Amino acid sequence: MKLFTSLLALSSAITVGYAQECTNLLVRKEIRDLTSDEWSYHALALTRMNSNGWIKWFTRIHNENSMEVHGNSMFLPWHRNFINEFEQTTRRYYPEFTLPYWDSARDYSSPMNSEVLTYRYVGGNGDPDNNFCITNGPFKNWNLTYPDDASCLTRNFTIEDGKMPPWQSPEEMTYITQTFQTYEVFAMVLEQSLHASIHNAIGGMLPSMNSPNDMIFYLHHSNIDRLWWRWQNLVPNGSTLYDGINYDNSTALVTDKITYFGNTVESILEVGKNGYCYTYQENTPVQKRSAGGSSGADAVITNPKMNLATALPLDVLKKYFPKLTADGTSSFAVDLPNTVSTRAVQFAQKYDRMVNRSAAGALIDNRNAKLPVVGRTIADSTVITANTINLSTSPVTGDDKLADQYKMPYPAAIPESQLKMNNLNLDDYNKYLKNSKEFIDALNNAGYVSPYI
Ligand SMILES: [Cu+2]
Repeated sequence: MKLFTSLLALSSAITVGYAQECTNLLVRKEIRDLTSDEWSYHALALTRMNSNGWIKWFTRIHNENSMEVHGNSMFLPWHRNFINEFEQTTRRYYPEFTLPYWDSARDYSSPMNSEVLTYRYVGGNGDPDNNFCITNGPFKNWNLTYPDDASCLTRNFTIEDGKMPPWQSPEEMTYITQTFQTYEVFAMVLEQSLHASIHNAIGGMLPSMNSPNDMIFYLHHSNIDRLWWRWQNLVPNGSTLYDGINYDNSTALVTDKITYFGNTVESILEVGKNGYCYTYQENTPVQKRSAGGSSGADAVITNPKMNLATALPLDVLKKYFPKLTADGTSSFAVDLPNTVSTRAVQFAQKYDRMVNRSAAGALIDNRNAKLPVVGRTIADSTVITANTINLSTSPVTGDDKLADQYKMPYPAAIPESQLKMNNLNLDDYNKYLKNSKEFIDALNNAGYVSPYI
């Protein structure tokens, strides 16, 4: 099977015009869903990739082709091809290796609390007194050899007021997936939003074109690829859609050859075919994001204020989450991981008490609208609720002062220099940022509380 899988990978380069189904799909999981043994194995595999010179090779390919594959339609296909090659190459040394993804949006409100950025996973920030070399985690002793020999893996987190500024939320990525219907616009917004935010926030090598030196690159691009895959599964014929322009301003076509690799765009559009033999696993059922804190996670998915379909007025829902107002919407429409923050659990518990008091008649009406658990997960719960409740009724109201403490923050803006290096258009970016703020205001004004704050 191992041999067969690598043969499939090789054959992808010569496949043209027809789809070759995969016989076996790798399942890419969220990094926190790997067991510690699985993660150790993966970390060893990555370390071997570095000592064998492959990290250098992949970083050089990324750097040398950077102008052609960022800020235009080629961005998503090229990076899909790139990380698939990386995954297949790693499997030659470690046959069980499957690229994990980092669902970074779930860490959006306080990135520094993300367990992923600790010694347990990819390691933390660099040391300013030692050229920003990272100081912990499985990659801390790496000797990197591109572009300069004998360098360490560097990170320089963006920090303001002692913490990393927020980035895009799962709600925002869900909005983006549901709302932008053409490939050109969806791909551009995806690149400008979460993609750019993570590169910028981590700093060190990640905002440069030598970013594949840092393992975060592969985990992050696996996530970006996953978001594209979700969109492709949601939009009608999504796996055939491709338009926009190329780096040289020519019209982007499915028959275009992917820069450097030479496959056609068409041959890589559909995941599960032509040597792209993987799929993405959904996040596991409800768990709290931070350790400690009391139990009660179930309260969150049953709390109407934490459910898009019940917290938002119909016009807001129609504007930002049109798929939740449609019949038979799928879980591809919602990218809300089944993880809740300890803070959100606290909110749910306070809210529960408030609802209980209301049942005793002390508070005004409409607060007894506690939902039954309608799905096993947050995504299911939201989708099923949207399909079963009467959306034209008023949303649930609650204690506005309480909800005020749980407002969603805006994502931090990307510096202009960073946008330029990535060929991102400043006007388009500012338009995106304005939309993003309006979106967050709309959710906050409706009293919606994010389970991931
Ligand atoms: Cu890139």
